[in-house]
Amino acid sequence: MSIFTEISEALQKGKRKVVTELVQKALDENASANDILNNALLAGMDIISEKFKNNEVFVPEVLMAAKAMNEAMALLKPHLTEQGVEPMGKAVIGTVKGDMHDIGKNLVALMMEGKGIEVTDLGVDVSAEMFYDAFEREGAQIIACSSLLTTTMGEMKNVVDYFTQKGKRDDVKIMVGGALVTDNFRQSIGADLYSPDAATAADLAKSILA
Ligand code: B1M
Repeated sequence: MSIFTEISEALQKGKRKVVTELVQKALDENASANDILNNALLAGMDIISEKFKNNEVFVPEVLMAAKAMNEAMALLKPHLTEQGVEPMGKAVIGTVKGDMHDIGKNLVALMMEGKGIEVTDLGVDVSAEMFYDAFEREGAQIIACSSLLTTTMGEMKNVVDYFTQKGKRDDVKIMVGGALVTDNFRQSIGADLYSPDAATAADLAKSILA
C-alpha cells in the first residue's frame, strides 16, 4: 500500500495521530506537500464526503476525519508557503454565520498565505458585522467568505449588503466560495469574485492585489 493510501485510510478512520505521523514520514521521504495534500488528504476527504452523503458514515466520524485533516494541514503549512515572499496585501477570511465547516476555508487561507497575502482568519460562524469590523481593523482589501450549506449561503449576501450600508462597498473586493457556491450565485448577490477551489482563489486574490 502506498503511503498516500495509508494516509487517506487513516484520515477516513479519524486517526489523527497516525495521520500526522504518516504525513511527517511522507515529508521526510521527500514527497511534495502538494501531492500529500491532493493525493492523500483531499482524496481521503472525498471518500468520506461521499460516504456521508450516502449515510454510510455520520457526523461523529466526519468530525474526527475533519480534525485529522486540519492537524495534517497545519503540518504541511510551512511547506506550502513560499518562503521570503513580500506581503502584497491583506485579506480577511471566515466561514459565514451559522456554518461550522472550516476545512475548505483553511485551505483557501493557506494558499493565499502561500502567495504572500497577509490573512486574518476569523474562523467559523462569522457574521457580517464581524467581517466588517475586521476589515476596518486590518485595513484589508479582500473579504473572503466560505459557506458549505444551502441554509447559510444567503449570509454572504448579508455581508455584501452590510458593506454597502456602511458606505464601504467600493473599498473592498468580496470573494465567495464553497461546495455549493457558483459564479451565478456570486452575481446574484453582488459579490465581486468567485472561485471553485483554494488554489484558484489564491491566484485570483493575488491578481486583484497586484
Ligand atoms: Co457537513 N455538510 N454538515 N459537516 N459536510 C456537507 C457540506 C454536505 C454537502 C454533506 C452532504 O452531502 N449531505 C451537507 C450540506 C447540504 C446542503 O446544505 N445542501 C452537510 C450538512 C447537511 C451538515 C450538517 C447540517 C449535518 C447535521 O448536523 N445533520 C452539519 C451542519 C453544521 C453547521 O455547519 N452548522 C454538518 C456538520 C459537518 C461536520 C461538523 C461533521 C463536518 C465539518 C467539520 C469541519 O469542517 N471542521 C462536515 C463535513 C466535513 C462535511 C463534508 C463531508 C465535507 C466538507 C469538506 O470539508 N470538504 C461535506 C460534503 C461535501 O462537501 N461534499 C458536508 C473538503 C474541503 C476541502 O472542501 O469545503 O468544499 P470544501 O472546500 C473546497 C471548495 O468548496 C473551495 O475550496 C476548497 C477546495 O480547494 N472553497 C472556497 C471553500 N471555501 C471557499 C472560499 C473561497 C473560495 C473557494 O473564497 C472565499
